[in-house]
Amino acid sequence: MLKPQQTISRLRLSCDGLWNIKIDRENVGDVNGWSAGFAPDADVAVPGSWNEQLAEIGVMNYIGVAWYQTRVFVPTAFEGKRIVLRIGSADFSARVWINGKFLGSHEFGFLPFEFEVTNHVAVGKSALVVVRVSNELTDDTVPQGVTAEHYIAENRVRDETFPPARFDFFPYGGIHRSVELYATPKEYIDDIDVQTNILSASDGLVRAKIQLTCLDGATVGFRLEGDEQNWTQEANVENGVAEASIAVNPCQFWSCEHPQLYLLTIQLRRDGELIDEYQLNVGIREVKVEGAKLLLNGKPVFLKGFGKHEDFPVLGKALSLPLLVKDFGLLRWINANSFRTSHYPYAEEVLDYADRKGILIIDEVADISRDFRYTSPKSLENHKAYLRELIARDKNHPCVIAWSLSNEPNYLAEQEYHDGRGDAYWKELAQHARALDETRPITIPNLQRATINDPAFNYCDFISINRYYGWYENPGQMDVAGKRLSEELDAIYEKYQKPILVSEFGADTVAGLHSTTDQLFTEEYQVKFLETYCAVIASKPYTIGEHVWNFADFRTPQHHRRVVMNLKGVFTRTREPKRAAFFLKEHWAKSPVKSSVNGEATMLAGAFEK
Ligand code: BDP
Repeated sequence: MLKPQQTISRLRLSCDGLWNIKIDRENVGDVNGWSAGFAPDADVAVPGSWNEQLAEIGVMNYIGVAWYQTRVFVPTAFEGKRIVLRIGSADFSARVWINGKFLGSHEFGFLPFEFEVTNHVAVGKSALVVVRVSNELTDDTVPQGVTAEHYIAENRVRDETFPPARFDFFPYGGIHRSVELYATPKEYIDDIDVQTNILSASDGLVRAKIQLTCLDGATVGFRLEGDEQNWTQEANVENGVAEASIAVNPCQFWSCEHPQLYLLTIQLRRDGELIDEYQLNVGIREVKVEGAKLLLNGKPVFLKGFGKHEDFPVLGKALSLPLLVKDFGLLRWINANSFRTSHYPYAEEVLDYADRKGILIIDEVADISRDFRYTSPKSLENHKAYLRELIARDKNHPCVIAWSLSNEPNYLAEQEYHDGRGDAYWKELAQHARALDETRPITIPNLQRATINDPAFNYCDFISINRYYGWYENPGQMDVAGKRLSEELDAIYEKYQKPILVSEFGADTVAGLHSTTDQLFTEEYQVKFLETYCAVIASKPYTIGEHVWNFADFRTPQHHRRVVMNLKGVFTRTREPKRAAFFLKEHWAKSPVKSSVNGEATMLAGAFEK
């Protein structure tokens, strides 16, 4: 799915701003005809989560339906064009109307969706946009939901959170990313699929496949612009497709140290006349897993970074560009080279920025703590559809180096996972992922309770493990924790012979709390925890990275083990560094030299672009 863009043939109109909201506690909006407009309860900023923004009207912990509306003036410049309404994300599902006309629904959170509205709006007039948003989740959704009834049926009152959630981050509701009305020509460039290869030390290849809505008789021009040189090609449209293979020499490959981007301009023409134009940044690079290594452009790379969250006071899960710039500045400051979009796809603006800054991304499906007692064929179908939408959105980003299909399945250690159902599930999902994108490795972060016999491991190109020895287990005893981590890493490698990323490890830390002895929640203990893990990881030739949990403190549902937030951040929620930030900055400044599996020392790539 192409992001809206302003070019010679395309126009964009932002619908962000202050909208109206009406909370629908009794779910009566449909019968009361709110889709045609309603008397609002309050104003609400889009993008934004309703929770903290409108806490004073009683929606801080609200799980349910809310109706949004705004009026958009459709400019006369849109005359004669195809007009589309696009919503960057509405969490976790939405139904949309324009001028009272139902456009459709979207079931997945954290992903964009759009509807053509050409025939439902009049140019030179305003249009009423109404969106019914729900942050309810069920057994079949991605991620799965949990209710108080589940807790009671499972006799696990102690695990109850409020609001109920199957995951450890706040279930914010709202329209979290930008809404736009955009216009394209009637015949237009529908999709672009770019793949890149390295042919030699100075030769790169860009293969572009363009989907068009027009059939034969049209041509497509390709122009690839480098800093000093351009390459052009022309192709005929056949059955709505045009393809080009552009050899780039001399080629600057995209890397963390030098994130070179080439600008690809696609022009659709008929009889010499320009119909549509679209531009895309292309990074020429290759990612591979070979033996016990993760290779970027043929060189081993060691992932230094974090699991993150989209989370900030008042904003909730809304996209904020100042926060994006701040976070990438902190990643650079701390010498990180990567992060995982735990536990859902982040805004497209984040990936665009990572392309520019040379940050490597593990792009995660919003499937969290999947419980196989409630997993049905419908769940698998939804999970596959989610992955399809994610890959369609993010496939052209050079920063995306892997797909994470889920986080911590079997969180409750239900036996249904290990009786063959888990294996069959991942087998089918992994096949689906590879059919959609054969160029990127896949992984599924495991938690210890799923054991080292986690069936997910069979289908991963590299293994990811989330571990908390020294925190949830063996608290205060980092010597025991380090030993357990070391033994488990060896056991996993011995069994699977695949490289391992420690994709989560961390300790809750109250900024400003100190102790001379090993004491949970102190800044010193967080440093000791991270130091111990990093030393163990560095001693293993088959490890390919360390992602600390978490980049910053983040809000969670209410639970007796959380003080409003999960405090495992290396930065506070408002981005002040804890002591551990200075440890990591120094540790990551030394690009670690690790002994490789077959004995020779390897200097690992991945220092941040200077
Ligand atoms: C892991 C989860 C993560 C949690 C973390 C924790 O993947 O979402 O926030 O543990 O408990 O199990 O801090």
